Amino acid sequence: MARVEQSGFKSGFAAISGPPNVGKSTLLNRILGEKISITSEKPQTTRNRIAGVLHRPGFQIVFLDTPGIHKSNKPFNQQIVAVALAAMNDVDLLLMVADASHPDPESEQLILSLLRQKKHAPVILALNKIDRVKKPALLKSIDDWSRAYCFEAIVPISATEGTQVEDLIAAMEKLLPDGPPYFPKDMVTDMPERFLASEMIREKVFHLTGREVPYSTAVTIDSFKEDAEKDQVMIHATIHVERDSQKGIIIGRQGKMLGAIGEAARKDIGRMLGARVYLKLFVRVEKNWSRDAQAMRRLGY
Ligand SMILES: Nc1nc2c(ncn2[C@@H]2O[C@H](COP(=O)(O)OP(=O)(O)O)[C@@H](O)[C@H]2O)c(=O)[nH]1
Ligand SMILES: [Mg+2]
Repeated sequence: MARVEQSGFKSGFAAISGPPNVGKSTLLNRILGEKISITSEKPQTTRNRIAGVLHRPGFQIVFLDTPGIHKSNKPFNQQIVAVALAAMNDVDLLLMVADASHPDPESEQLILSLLRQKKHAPVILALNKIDRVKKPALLKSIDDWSRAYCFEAIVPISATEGTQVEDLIAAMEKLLPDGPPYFPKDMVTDMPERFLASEMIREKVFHLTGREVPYSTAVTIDSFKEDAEKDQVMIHATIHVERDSQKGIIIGRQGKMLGAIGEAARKDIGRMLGARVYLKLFVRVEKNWSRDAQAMRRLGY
């Protein structure tokens, strides 16, 4: 018998790609109306491929948030860029994000050359952070981008303010192939809660500590115990760093920094889980883990 298709329904996978720090994760959270991908003002916050599902009447888009594509000689950075490049294959749609207020020519050229070389799905460009640019500069930027590559559409947006994000979704909907919903309605991400919790802790390290420490940080969840009756969750997690000096920074004077990281993470995780969260954090030195393939795998990369 012929396969029964839900008539008229559209669905597809869309990879969000672009240079580091342009607002890819912020945009994904905005589109979904939920925080599933961590963000920060520092580049290279996102390390894994994170999927989020947008459910709308008549269509469904599965987004893959990816690390920023950039040139690097460090093995760890090359590994996360490989994650981003792999996500560009096998999708129905590419959503490229660029920062309208702060061009990054080297990364942009790298991505454009990839787009020109490889066979891939149609590309929509979201020009983000328009809350920071004046109209004439924006128009010039749209003009430059439209010359650089034949995008299906160029949509200026502000992910933080939500400006024109609906127009962006409409432009994507037009390019979706016919297909069934891939995920059930209540599913917003394919990432387990444990992973999201570890990411929220890592995000607080990004937000609260200085320049060097965040890049040397990995977070693992050691135990995650739910007590459904009491609506509470007990989490033990370890923050791994590469040097003793970084351990000192994370703990802070009289444990103040670790306390602040824990308190901010506890609130976010509680909001995500809709439960009261008890969070206990440990700090451990794992010498040079980001240069050691085996240690990287152990820490989830
Ligand atoms: N002004 C402004 N800042 C933004 C906008 N979107 C993202 N940002 C900021 O840009 C930084 C990087 O965002 P993030 O989503 O982590 O970028 P990613 O590396 O591309 O995933 C964060 O500090 C965001 O708050 C926007 O539309 N306007
Ligand atoms: Mg990101």
